[in-house]
Amino acid sequence: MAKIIGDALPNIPWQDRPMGNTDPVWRYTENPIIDRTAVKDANSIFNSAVVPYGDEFRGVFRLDDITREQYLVTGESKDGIHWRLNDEKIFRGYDPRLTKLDGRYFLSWVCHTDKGTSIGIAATDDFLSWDRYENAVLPVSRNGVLFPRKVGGNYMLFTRPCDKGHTPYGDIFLSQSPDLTYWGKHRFVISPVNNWEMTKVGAGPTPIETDEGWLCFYHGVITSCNGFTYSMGAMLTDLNEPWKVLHRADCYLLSPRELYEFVGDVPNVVFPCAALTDADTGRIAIYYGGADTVVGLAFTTVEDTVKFIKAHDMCRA
Ligand code: BMA
Repeated sequence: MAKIIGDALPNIPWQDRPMGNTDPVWRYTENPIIDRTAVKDANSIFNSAVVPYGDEFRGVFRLDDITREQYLVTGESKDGIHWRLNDEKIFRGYDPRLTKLDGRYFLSWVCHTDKGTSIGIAATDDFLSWDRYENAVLPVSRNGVLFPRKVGGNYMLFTRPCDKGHTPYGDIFLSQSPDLTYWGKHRFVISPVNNWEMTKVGAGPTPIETDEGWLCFYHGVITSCNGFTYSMGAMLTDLNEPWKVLHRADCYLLSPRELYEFVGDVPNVVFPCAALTDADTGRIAIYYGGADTVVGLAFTTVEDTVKFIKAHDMCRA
């Protein structure tokens, strides 16, 4: 039985799998959990990062305002489901990810530079003040996701080099750093392979350490006559060399099905940026953006996900 290596989180948001449901991931019945009404003058609140914080939860949320500028704001929750968002904008940019690393909370996100997007990195202890690091990569890149611990003496960061527009290609790479400032030893991780992700892939939530490898959820994009559709896939990578893929599902685990995923500012998008885990029960709660408009929550377990990946494994010999 696959096990999460990490802390217990007895208060993880959770709903049991609905009777008769055989999907690898199931949605919270009260989705969406956050919409534009959470902050005054918001156009949309969607791709979001969430971490446990004491007995509560803290988050960083993508908020597009009514000028359609993209910002990050913080939020607080006692149960991971009901959130109070702050209207103070902490950074410009989008697609935040959070991880606890060396006792601090590290944020990575898509930040803007004159020459295109880069990956911003900042650390906080209290979600009030932030220590900003150098941008991690040369523009243009998106989907910068830090691992929750050093591996082989280095910090690890997934990236996704891209262009300045809506990028009709994209592979996941990994960069390494001894100090979160100088990044090198770049490694290729994955390219799109199957139809559901034929256009591009990008890292999702902070990788989850398990006894079977790093469980990495990611997004993949298919191009249809109506444009892009974003779905969520999953893979397991080597614990010591996390760029080496051990198992990878050849199909998606979550794809637009509900109205709030089909209809919004960008239709047909599920975009996962965070996952909470409970090592005691193996429960996983995934936060994702719906149609670039609202925040959704979905559930699975490490056992169900690892079984599903292996049953649909494109790495099988
Ligand atoms: C990506 C990012 C995400 C967004 C997705 C779908 O390139 O901009 O923030 O959710 O496109 O529009």
